[in-house]
Amino acid sequence: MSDMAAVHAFQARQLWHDSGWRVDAAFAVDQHGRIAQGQGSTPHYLDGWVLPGMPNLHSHAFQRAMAGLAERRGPSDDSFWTWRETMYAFAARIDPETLQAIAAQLYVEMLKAGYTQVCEFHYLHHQPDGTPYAQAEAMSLALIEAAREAGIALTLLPVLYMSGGFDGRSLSPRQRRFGHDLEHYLQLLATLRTLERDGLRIGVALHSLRAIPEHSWRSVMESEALKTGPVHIHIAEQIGEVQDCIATRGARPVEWLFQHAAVDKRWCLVHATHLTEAETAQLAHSGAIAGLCPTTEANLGDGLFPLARYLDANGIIGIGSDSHISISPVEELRWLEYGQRLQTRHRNVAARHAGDSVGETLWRAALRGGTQAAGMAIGALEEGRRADLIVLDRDAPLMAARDNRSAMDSFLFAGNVPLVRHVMTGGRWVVRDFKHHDETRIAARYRLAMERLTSA
Ligand code: NGQ
Ligand code: ZN
Repeated sequence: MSDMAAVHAFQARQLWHDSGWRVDAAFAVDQHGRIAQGQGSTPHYLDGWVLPGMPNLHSHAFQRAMAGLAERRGPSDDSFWTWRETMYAFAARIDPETLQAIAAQLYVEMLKAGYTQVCEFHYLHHQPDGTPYAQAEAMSLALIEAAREAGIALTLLPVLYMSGGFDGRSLSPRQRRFGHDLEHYLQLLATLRTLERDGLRIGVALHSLRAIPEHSWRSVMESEALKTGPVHIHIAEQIGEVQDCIATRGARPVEWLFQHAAVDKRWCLVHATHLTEAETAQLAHSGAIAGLCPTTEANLGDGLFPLARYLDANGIIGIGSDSHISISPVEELRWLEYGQRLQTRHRNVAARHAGDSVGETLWRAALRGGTQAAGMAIGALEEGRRADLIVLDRDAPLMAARDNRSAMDSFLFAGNVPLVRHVMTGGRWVVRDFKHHDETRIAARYRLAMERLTSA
């Protein structure tokens, strides 16, 4: 009886399912915050479009605080690498308290935009001079705490960062706070893995091929700790790194990775922008995820991913907001499609078959890939998955004459005001009528942290 009472029943006017919208569909949420079978009491009616929340498969939380601060032309030709210098200078000023304040604000904004999970690719481990904090995992704990405060599911990916370039050179002074030897990294991982619980998963990240010396690669791959759970890596984002990889290792980055690792569905290759046809096919066939971050990739001048060819080979994609120049699954998916249209001078590129909706294709694909990258039971409103969902605003004028055939395309392509009205994570409403339950406090603390940061 008490079990039954703890089940909350819902009925949605439209409920998203992998195969499309279902009308007047019922579902329930159990006391563990998971989608359950069964009818509890009178169902609570959700009058709008109810969708699984989107996983955000790539985030560097601290970078949110510098969004918009690197858009002024510098003395020489601005590039990814000059942006990185600005980013390093900024990273040097972040401590655990500041990181928590920034991340909590960021995660609130993610929830309000429709992301209900985040993969945090976390490499700001030590004090600015590279000395570990008294509690070695202090920065990781700041992120975990921020996610708990906001109520977003977190896959924390502590990053292994050992060298400053493909040639295995040591870390630059500003990179020292990112660095570990393998032994200390595995210690950090072991400590963090004891904290895993519902809504908190620990995975692994290798910063990039540049950051793992060739002579260390084998021992990294053979570590027991890397044999389970998600493995994420930055790869082939910039032409310069493709050229460096060829020069030092005799192969392109994705090519080299496939020669030296058993890349499978646990892997997420973040960016994977510059691919040959053979690499595109190999990545697609591996079942790994291409972790695409279109707004950051545009902002940093990376290039465009070969989406059509990859989708035709049944490749898996997910999306991330990465540098957080923008925090919106709508914008990531929209720009993913628009980049392709601008490049190919065609329309409706992501939809590969006549009659398919671009919006539905993209939301469905990113849910699937993001779920895989997160290593969590999310991404669908099905029994046993976390009850992580968003409800679109039924009152928005844009949605007025939209039937189920056009709802997702209107949401993704025509929305300019936020359409995410309510958000539930782990069975709890965290956003109601566009407001997060703790947004005022979290924003006030963020402002103070930013003032400290910019006056230091
Ligand atoms: C990062 N960000 O780790 O934050 C990187 C820049 C690097 C992106 N690649 C630094 N978007 O790649 O070395
Ligand atoms: Zn990144």
